[in-house]
Amino acid sequence: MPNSPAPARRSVLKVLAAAPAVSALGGLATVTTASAAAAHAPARPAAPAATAPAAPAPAVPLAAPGIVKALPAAHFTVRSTNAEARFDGFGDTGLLTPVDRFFVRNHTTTPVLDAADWRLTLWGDGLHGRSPVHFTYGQLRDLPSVTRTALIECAGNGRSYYTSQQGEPVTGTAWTLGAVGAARWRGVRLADVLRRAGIARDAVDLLPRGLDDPYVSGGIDYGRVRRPLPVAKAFDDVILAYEMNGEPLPYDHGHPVRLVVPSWVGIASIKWLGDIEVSTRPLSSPWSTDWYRLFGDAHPAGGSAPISRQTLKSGYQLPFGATLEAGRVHRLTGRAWSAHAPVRTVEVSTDGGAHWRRAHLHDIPRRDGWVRWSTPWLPRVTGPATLLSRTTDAAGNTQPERAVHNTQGYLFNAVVRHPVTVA
Ligand SMILES: Nc1nc2c(c(=O)[nH]1)N[C@H]1C(S)=C(S)[C@@H](COP(=O)(O)O)O[C@H]1N2
Ligand SMILES: [Mo]
Repeated sequence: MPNSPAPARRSVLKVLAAAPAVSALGGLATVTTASAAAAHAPARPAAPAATAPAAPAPAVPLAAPGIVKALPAAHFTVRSTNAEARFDGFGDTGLLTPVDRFFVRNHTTTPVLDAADWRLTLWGDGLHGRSPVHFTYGQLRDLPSVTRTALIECAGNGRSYYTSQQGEPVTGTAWTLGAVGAARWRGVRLADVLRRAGIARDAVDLLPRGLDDPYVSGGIDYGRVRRPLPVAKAFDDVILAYEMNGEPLPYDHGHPVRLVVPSWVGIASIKWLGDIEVSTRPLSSPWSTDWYRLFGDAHPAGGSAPISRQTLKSGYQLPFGATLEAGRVHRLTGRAWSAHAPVRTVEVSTDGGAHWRRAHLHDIPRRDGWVRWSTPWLPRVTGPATLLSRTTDAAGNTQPERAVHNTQGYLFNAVVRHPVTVA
């Protein structure tokens, strides 16, 4: 790895973020400090009591990962160091996903960083001056801000359906549909920061890197989470976000500053951003060579090019295996989204795909957003049934019956078969 400036000092509270009891405390208590950054700091966990904290309440997963916020089982499924949001329960959320319902994908643990100590460093041969340029949190806040709504969705969202629907093995976190959320992000255009830092005309690639711990897996240290970002995308619509849904960026979502890379796979949106290499040559990292390529029989030997744009999906806001009463009308609801273009239609089938009809859309379809939809259903026959939904976007993309397999289970886009029981 090339030499690079030291990361910002971390708060000693980091140890709290790694402690198993933190999820039980997160959100229940806050501490106040006199620091200038306090006004911009999200609620932080209380200092632990001298004695061991009481056993977590039943609603809190016992094997809590290094996530600061509370993860009640009603809203999250913990998967290793990650927390999947309960998509089946999104029916009571609006177009924006509240922070306390937003999935967390952490390679390691959430570092609890203090905005007052934080600074962003840009460095590399793609800067005119060739020497590193720094921005403090205050300097970023003083730049013109932009606010925009965007989804963040993990490249592996829906991965488990490769196995459960298609019988194909995949590696990685077994997400269902809940590794996605929509938020209103406020921050600074990355383009503005790059211009101020003196980006050279021949710069082609950036390598934004997080301040979380290096990622170690199978005995290999892959270094800090980092992923090349082409300069063209950086200048298009990427923001350095410091607010999420009108609040300071929460610890788990990248406090104090993260990238938001609209319509691209979630890994592009580096959290806890510490530095950005700016280069006149193409850059790479394990997150663009070992992962986030499509490997397998349907793809080029050695893998596809690194994946960038997300795909399209839809789903019912209903638990798998839900029981619905026969002989009365149910209002089935769901969401649909596409990273290519606004959603155009959602079709639904309540008989395993034999008949399809249009669902009613409740939102104006927009790029980088999702739409809520509903359909009435009067089931008459008791027994098992399969609900399907299929979205088509304004660019003509439609969810296929099968997704093209890749060994790491990225970009699942097929129609999800949703089992229910009519009783
Ligand atoms: N520094 C850092 N950035 C990161 C990650 C990480 O582990 N460390 N995970 C990435 C992945 S794989 C995803 S899907 C998104 C998840 O963002 P969220 O946790 O705010 O939902 O963050 C991305 N940014
Ligand atoms: Mo991800």
